[in-house]
Amino acid sequence: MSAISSFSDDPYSDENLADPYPLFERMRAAGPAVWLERYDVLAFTRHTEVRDILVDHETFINGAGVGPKNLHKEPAWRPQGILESDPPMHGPMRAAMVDVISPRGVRSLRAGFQEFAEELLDRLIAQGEFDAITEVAEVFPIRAFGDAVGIPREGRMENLLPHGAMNFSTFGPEDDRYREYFAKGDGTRDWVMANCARENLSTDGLGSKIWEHADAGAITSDQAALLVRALLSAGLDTTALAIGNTLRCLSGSPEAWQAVHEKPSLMKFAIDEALRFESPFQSFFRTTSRATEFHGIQLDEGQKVLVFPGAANRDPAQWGEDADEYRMTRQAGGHLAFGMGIHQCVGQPISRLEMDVLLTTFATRVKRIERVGEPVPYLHNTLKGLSSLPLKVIAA
Ligand code: OVM
Repeated sequence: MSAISSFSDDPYSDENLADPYPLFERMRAAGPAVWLERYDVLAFTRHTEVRDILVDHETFINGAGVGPKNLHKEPAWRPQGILESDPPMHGPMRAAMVDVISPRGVRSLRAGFQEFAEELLDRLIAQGEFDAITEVAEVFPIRAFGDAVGIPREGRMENLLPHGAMNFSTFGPEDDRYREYFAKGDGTRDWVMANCARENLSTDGLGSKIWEHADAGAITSDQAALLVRALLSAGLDTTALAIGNTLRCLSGSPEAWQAVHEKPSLMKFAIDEALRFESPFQSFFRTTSRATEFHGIQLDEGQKVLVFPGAANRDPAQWGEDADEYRMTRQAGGHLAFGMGIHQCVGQPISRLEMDVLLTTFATRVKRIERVGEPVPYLHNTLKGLSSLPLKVIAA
């Protein structure tokens, strides 16, 4: 068994959150795991180990929470839903979500997404210059996904993104930044939970379809509400960041934009490579259910481990020596931006449909794209992307 390197670095400092990749490189090089002194936790950054943790949900459980707090020992800050549950409880909830969000189930959403994408592009082209984060990446999922779930339009802007940012904060340490996102999210939980109730959901949306599984007796009413909450917690910030990250990658290179403009079917690959290159969801915790030896490391029962898919997605052992380059033609399949295993993002088909429709429309209608200001990083303990990306576009 090899000695584990100890790091005094703080992955949650402003500097490392804005650019975590040099630290990730040192962590990957130091061994299959490193000890983070500041947080008293083992951290995993290599692709092989991160993947092996994610697929072994019996050893690395979610039921004790996916943040640093052990929910088997401390009370949860809110009722535990699908994410923070293990089999057998997890199974029926996952099955309901899979049924509602199957690729077939979401196909009917395309027309509505397309209509809004065209409307948005009309507006952006008329403006010429805009912020690709606040005026594109954020507004699209709020409108498209909000309509798909079947919640009222009123109140979405003020509640959905701050609510998600607050929730995702709990996957990292309880520091000043965490407290800042909790302060900004104050009150949003009540709005979100109210809209998870059956009577407040439209009759034809994904939310209502989840409730049908409660009618059928497959899940409880409490679980139905928690599943709608999961949709509204996990699906907005992440998709918005992914759209912004893709536009950042593509606006950095005139050749890349020309390629997707001439052949918009390439956008799928551009999106996947952006998900790999800059994962909107960077890290979370698991908890061991038993003592085990894992890649030569002795783990105790009930031990928290910190997992960095965002680092695994830059591992040269998986992606080659140019792992730190954005390369649209790369085979980015196998990236861990949506996770892996039984907790792999169940909303993926919708998120992908949103990104595909919006960005393909963008690439079709816009001939040239230019940066007219510096991208501003969005600093968050768990999420990664931009808070501003000023762009100028020239219509086709
Ligand atoms: C939830 C939930 C589920 C999945 C992911 C997530 C914030 C939240 O149950 O609210 O991320």
